[in-house]
Amino acid sequence: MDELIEQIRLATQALAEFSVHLFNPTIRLGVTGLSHAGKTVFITALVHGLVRGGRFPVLEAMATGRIARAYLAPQPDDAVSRFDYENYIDALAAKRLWPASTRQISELRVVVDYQSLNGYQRTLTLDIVDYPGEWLLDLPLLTKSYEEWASESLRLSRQLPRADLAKHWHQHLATLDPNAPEKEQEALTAARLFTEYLKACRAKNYAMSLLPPGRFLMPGELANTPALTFAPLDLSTEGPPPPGSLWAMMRRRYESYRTVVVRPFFRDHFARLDRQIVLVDALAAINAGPDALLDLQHALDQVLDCFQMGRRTLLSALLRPRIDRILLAATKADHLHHTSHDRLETILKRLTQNSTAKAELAGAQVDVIALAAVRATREAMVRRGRQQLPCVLGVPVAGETIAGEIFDGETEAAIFPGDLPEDPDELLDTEKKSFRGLSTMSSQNADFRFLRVRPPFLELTDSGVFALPHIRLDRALQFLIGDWLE
Ligand SMILES: Nc1nc2c(ncn2[C@@H]2O[C@H](COP(=O)(O)OP(=O)(O)OP(=O)(O)O)[C@@H](O)[C@H]2O)c(=O)[nH]1
Ligand SMILES: [Mg+2]
Repeated sequence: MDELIEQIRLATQALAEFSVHLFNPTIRLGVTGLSHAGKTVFITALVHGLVRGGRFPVLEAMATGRIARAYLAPQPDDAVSRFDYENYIDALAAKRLWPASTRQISELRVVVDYQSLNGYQRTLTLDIVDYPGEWLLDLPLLTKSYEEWASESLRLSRQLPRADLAKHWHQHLATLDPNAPEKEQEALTAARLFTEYLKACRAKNYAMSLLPPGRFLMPGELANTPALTFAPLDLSTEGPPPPGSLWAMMRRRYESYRTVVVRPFFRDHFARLDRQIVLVDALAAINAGPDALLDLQHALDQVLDCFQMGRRTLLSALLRPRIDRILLAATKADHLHHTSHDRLETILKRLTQNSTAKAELAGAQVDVIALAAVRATREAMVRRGRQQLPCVLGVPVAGETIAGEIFDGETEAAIFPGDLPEDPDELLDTEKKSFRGLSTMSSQNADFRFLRVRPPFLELTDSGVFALPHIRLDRALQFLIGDWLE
């Protein structure tokens, strides 16, 4: 009898929680993107806009005054750091500094009190997670064996421009016999040289994207552990590896990496998402050249494949098939004159067309947008000879160069970044390599130059808070949470 009562009590409680969720839902918003894509800036601007009332005319609930208030609340996961919103916004507004690269996972909860379209008082709870973008590249490792990963990494490293950057590592690799007895020193050197190669590929001039494992570039608390002391080997024989061999050791550590690092990260984070925004810095790749752009496409394909609502993949056990909306966003659109924003959007559509089609097949709604979470430039037409060029005005960060001039971080400049083509295939043609980037050219001769600029001077709104200017951030929010605020 007691048991029956207990069961009824649990069932009633579950039902109550369910109806609370129905009317006052909690949404986990995944802000996904490779390193430097703009995740931390996006989250900061989104939270500031909601909590301090940003200029969001396209976010219908806000534009029509149905949002009573939005505020920060204690986050649900006790073991995760809090997203350092106050410091980020202070650095942006008062010091005009962007946040530093993210080194660990963090989380923030925003609660929105609003009136539903039919007049009821409701609450939407939004949980947002930030993490180092490098870690995203671990996602595809979940479905790859050590041997598959090693052969793929080697194949990539033999293509240009990577091959030039991989020389030291390749020289060492040639001295290793995978079937010989394991030696810790060999593993240490291989891991160090492989990491140096990954770092060189990431440098601005090359801007390669596909650089797993993520913790090699951003180790977090795992620096110098055996779980990070492995590297690809040149394997000519089929497995299994001889017991006690270098190969067996590398394989064992790769498996530990997947168990200790990759699986928990996905279980605790990606598997719990309801909605996703995938941020993509296409401009950094265009800056570097055709190889970087193709590499970005390759990386996005691999990452987005894993979000394929997981039905046919091994991930199905990990990912709840419930992500019903995915927004793909090309960030930093303020580097371009508005006449080129649609072209940037078209480029991202082209870059992601394969994965988008698959996600749509799996039932998710997908949209593509070009946005700037924080607009750091103004626009101007600048006369050069007889031509009028659509330029952006901004303060390049100290050290950026254009035509031999080195900027000091204080001086404003008119920047003509180059005209994006109407047809994205012109950029993505593998054979023709139709444009020149920093990986093969000096900055004077490159076809596109997107300079990093400092955050803008901020104006105070009538109510005395900073308004962060943006481009289409409100459109992104309307797509991501607009329907939950109806
Ligand atoms: N002009 C402009 N620059 C931006 C914007 N968002 C990001 N940036 C630039 O991009 C850089 C990286 O942005 P973050 O938000 O730190 O990128 P992230 O995805 O968090 O990167 P990791 O933490 O390294 O994974 C910043 O330092 C800025 O230079 C934007 O909206 N406009
Ligand atoms: Mg970050």
